[in-house]
Amino acid sequence: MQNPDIARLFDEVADLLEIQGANPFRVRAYRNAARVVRDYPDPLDDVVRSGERDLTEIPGIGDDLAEKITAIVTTGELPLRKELAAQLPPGLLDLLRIPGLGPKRVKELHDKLHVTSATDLAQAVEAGRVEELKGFGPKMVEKIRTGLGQAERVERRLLLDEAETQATALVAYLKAGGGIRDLEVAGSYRRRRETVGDLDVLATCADGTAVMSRFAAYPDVAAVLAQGPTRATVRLRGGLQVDLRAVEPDAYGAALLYFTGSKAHNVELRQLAQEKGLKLNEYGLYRGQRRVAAATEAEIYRALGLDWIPPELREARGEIALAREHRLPTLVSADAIRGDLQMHTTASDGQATFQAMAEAARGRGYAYIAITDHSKRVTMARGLDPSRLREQWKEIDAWNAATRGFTILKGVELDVLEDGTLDLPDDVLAEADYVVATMHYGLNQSERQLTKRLVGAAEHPWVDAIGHPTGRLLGKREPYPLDFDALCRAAAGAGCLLELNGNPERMDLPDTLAAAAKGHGVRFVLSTDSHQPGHLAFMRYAVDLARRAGLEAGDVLNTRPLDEFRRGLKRAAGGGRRR
Ligand code: DGT
Ligand code: CA
Ligand code: CA
Ligand code: ZN
Repeated sequence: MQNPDIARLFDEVADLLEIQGANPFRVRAYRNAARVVRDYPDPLDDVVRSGERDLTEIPGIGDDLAEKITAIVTTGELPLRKELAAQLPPGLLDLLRIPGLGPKRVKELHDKLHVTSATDLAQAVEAGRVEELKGFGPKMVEKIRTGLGQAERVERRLLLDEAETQATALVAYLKAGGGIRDLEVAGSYRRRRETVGDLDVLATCADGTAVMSRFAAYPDVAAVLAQGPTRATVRLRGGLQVDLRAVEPDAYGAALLYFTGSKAHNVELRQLAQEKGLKLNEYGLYRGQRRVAAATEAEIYRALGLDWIPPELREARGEIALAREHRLPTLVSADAIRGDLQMHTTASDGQATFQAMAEAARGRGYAYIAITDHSKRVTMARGLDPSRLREQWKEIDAWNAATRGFTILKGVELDVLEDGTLDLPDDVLAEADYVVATMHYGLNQSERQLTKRLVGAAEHPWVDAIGHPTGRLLGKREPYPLDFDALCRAAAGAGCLLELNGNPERMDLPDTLAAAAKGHGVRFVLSTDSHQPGHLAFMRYAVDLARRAGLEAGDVLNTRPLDEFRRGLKRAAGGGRRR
């Protein structure tokens, strides 16, 4: 059982308790449990089963939680969850997947309108009854209406990091069984899309039947949907569907190419093949009956007159023309990243000290980080006012003075307020090494006002970057309306960076917008928005985004050594003096 599966059970208990109107402290305890489990870097299943470590040695896990985790790992279920779920209509939990609907609103819908399913809800919306409830304005009802249409689609896609946890464990299991030569997860996972519908796994092996049997016997399998000698499909606990195909070694490249997709990329490739009098399918590239290429992707692309195209670019967005002209970008890679430029500490809503974050970042091989706790407006996260911020900066100065080979930049995640003003005065911002501006409030304002706020921030002399620029939360919140071209023009003109936030829930900027921003001449910074040391690994996903947007190392300022990074910031050009 993977950590996300365990965490989901705790989250469901919290949801169920909240729908039943239970004590908020009890609800919060389960939410915290889910977070601790989700954030733990190693499989807790292994920790429990190996018995080498006591669960309670893990920060955030006490006796009670340890007992529950052990129960889940050994029985696959949490008795309390089952008990609570039995007390409520089964369709009610599905409603939580609709964007905008949390447990509180679901409770209201259930208590007042006796809604017990998505169908009930759709009827109540159309009859105009939802609008009359407290806490449901016309905007919310509109959102629910859209959400009802999307719910099917949203609920079946997994965030990339969760798919990665599942894929990594499954691949390790299959390989441990032996008899497999090549093994790769293709599909949207290999293209590093921010959400994944299902996993498409390819293998070459001597004995397909044996590999399929081992696959079907994987302990995380909830149901075997199909099983034959060369192909099997299963559904894992947590709902993710996985296809495994055994393919011939001499056609492995053709299968990998086909099942990596995207569909649109495949269609363009097949057309190109036809124009050359060839035929391309999952078994190879053919001239008449003769197979001209099949063993590797590279030889198939070559036979089509193309350079090999990195999977992240295979979306039919012009990559085939670039490959023909040998003009594909040299995509930025994870090992080119030298620092992480957004993270939080215990001073605001993070879970570790800045010292611990710095040591962890150094351990990853970075040369620098920026500590960017929230500014004061974000009271929920204990945002910092000027005096607390200066206190932290003094401690950072002392740490830097005592440390060689690594530098902490004194930063802040600065709120851009509803009226467009900034949450901290200029003299404080001028003292910082790095300021990333973001919006957390008033997000339902008009496109015009939201654009004005971000453009103003981008042009402000002491704002170095705009953080999570669209505000989207995958599966939970759509991007706010924004004239993105206007923001890009302002950012490019002023030398303000746009952030690619690798937090798996955000993945913000989206790849297509990042590509558009590059077209405007914008430069980028990659960051993780870490709230604890384990989150620093999210840089991987920021790099995925950057690669899908076609960015090269030169487009990303934090691929530069510290002195160059600092010289590349807007504030290095003189900040306030320029105005
Ligand atoms: P997903 O699973 O929704 O996140 O997205 P993909 O891209 O993994 O799509 P999936 O799982 O339906 O199919 C995997 C790949 O197989 C897809 O990227 C391209 C290839 N493929 C599947 N069906 C077709 C098809 O009808 N035509 C073509 N040309 N390729 C297909
Ligand atoms: Ca797929
Ligand atoms: Ca598939
Ligand atoms: Zn935060």
